[in-house]
Amino acid sequence: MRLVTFAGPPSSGKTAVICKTAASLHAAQVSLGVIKFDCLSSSDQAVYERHGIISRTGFSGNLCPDHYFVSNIEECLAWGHQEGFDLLMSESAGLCNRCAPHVKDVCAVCVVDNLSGVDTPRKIGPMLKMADIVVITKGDIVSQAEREVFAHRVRQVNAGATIIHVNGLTGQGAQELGRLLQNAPPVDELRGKLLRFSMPAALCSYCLGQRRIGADFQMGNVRKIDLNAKQ
Ligand SMILES: Nc1nc2c(ncn2[C@@H]2O[C@H](COP(=O)(O)OP(=O)(O)OP(=O)(O)O)[C@@H](O)[C@H]2O)c(=O)[nH]1
Ligand SMILES: [Zn+2]
Ligand SMILES: [Zn+2]
Repeated sequence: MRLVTFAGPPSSGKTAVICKTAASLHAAQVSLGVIKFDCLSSSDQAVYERHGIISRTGFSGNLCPDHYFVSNIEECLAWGHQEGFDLLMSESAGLCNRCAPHVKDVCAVCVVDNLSGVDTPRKIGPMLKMADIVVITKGDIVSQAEREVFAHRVRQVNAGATIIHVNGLTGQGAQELGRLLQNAPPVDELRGKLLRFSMPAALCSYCLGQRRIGADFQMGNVRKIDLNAKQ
């Protein structure tokens, strides 16, 4: 079975792109499933069902969704094998710009949208920087010049990725993405594989549920802003 991790900022078009890509893969007799990782709620499961895509959803609650992803992806892979899929895709919320679900030797896709602004590629961090394939959506809403500038900014952050433009509404470009995913490396086992990027340690009192403000309540990994530093 092939495994692909999809990440990208909220509402960038991950689900739309996966649905359109799944349609072209279904037409090519590829059986597939999707696991959605989110924090608190998501309506993606219903969208996948409407598109005839078998999916499962996991909520990380008060954990970083990417940390939750890495603690659960082995079980998800086992589920995919059990279902007999040719391809398993994970969709992660992409809320934590410091972390990324991308694993070494597992095909990694980042979905970004043209509308998010030209500075966005620099802000996204490892989920864009470490991706093999960058999908740019919502090209229908911006001009050719804006599309080119945005793609250039993506290229500055990730020089090696394959960049493809996919329209999440019409599906234009999804067939090409489907072809790339069919060539993703097969993954039989995840045990021992490495994340492409180490997740930052964020163990402070607030991670553990503290709500009170004040130095007395701040323990563990605390960092202070230097307001006198020249910026
Ligand atoms: N115009 C336009 N709209 C798009 C395109 N792709 C996605 N959308 C719309 O953007 C919105 C968000 O798309 P989703 O696919 O739900 O985005 P997502 O990244 O899966 O969102 P979350 O899972 O909630 O983070 C929806 O209303 C889509 O219809 C596109 O290429 N063009
Ligand atoms: Zn989604
Ligand atoms: Zn995180």
